[in-house]
Amino acid sequence: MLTRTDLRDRVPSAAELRAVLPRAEVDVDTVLHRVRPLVEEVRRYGVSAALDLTERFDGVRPARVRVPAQALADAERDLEPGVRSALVESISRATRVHAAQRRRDVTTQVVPGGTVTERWVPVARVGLYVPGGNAVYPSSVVMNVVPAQQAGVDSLVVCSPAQADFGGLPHPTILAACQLLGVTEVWAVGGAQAIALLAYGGQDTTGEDLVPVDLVTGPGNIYVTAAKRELRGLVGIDAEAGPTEIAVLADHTADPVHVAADLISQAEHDELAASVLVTTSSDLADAVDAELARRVPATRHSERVRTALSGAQSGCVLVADLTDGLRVVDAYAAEHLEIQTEDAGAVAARVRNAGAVFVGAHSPVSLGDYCAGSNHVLPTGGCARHSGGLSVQSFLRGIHVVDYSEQALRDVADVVVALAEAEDLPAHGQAVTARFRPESGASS
Ligand code: HSO
Ligand code: ZN
Repeated sequence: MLTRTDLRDRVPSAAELRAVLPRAEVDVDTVLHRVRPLVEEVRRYGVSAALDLTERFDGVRPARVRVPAQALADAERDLEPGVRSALVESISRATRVHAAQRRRDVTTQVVPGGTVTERWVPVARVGLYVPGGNAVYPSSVVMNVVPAQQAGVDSLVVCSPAQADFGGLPHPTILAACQLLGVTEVWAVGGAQAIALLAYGGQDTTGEDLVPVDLVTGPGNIYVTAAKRELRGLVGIDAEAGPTEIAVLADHTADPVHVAADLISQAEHDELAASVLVTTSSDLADAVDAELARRVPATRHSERVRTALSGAQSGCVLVADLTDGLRVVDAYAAEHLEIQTEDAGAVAARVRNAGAVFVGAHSPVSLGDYCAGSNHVLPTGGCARHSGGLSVQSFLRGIHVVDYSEQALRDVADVVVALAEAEDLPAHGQAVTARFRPESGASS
């Protein structure tokens, strides 16, 4: 079922590998010309333009965009108890992990009387986009809101599309997740118009102000991504989320049932999802294929899974040993990487590029998707080579605070002057010397 690439004779260089290893491409630029006028409409006409677009694309025109507090409370009350307690557990684990990972301010005494402090300051106001439509993921609400809260963001707004089936409100499970997380500001707006409204702000039909945000996070379809690309700079945006990916690095000790089940678990997201097995064992590759052939027809979204697994973005790579396997997975830089080998912890410690690493037989990706405590908003499309996933850090800015005494400045004045002269910016040097040698004409 998985197309095989045999690299047992030779593993190409990282650059060559990137060309060999297939990957789904989503070309956001192709829709930019359609998204630009929508963004412009919302910039000019605010909420009324957003409502026109909601009516056009979502087939419903809510009377107001801001979701009333009662609707949030109702959604939580009506939530199925099993889902409620699962969400509570997921929130609790994610909160523990993210709270512990908030960076502390660091003050360095550079010289006596001279300090530089790195102060981690939360972004003031954050907008979180939550898709509606086919993929309703309350778990993604948790994964975006928890790190923002732990960073100390005090103004957080969630946007999710108005649903005709739910009286113009966002999906009730999304509302319930917001309520459980203590998010009180939710707007029923989706698509590119939601991102534009987050960036420009507006006034609701009720007169309530929708205050523009400083940063937008959260996944979305290609139009949402295009709007984020268009508005980047005016607002901060998180990484662009592409189709989900799982790579499994496995040897002869891996259980083919686990490997197959995990490959299917991410393929279930999307026809463009990528499931890649990298293994030293052709016996394991055969056994995984057999297990896939057994499981795929029986899985709920079997057509989607079959398309994803047989797509060019998925496959099986045979390697001579785990060192070569690590070269392959590092070049691929998967969003999710499972290590299912002997001594998995030691192998995992050698990984350089992955959004998140899942170690051994009992740490499947779907655990991380919901309740390991880790974040599931991770870099896709090879971006794990240069970026990490969403974290408390994503909502903080490190501000360097410089505090030098008169003597400490005097002691380093020559250094400033020398570098200022080297750059032909003498006024930079004079800004220091003016404090110690009053220039002619200046009072002494
Ligand atoms: N695997 C997805 C996240 C997700 N899974 C949400 C289930 N729900 C991207 O990391
Ligand atoms: Zn998932």
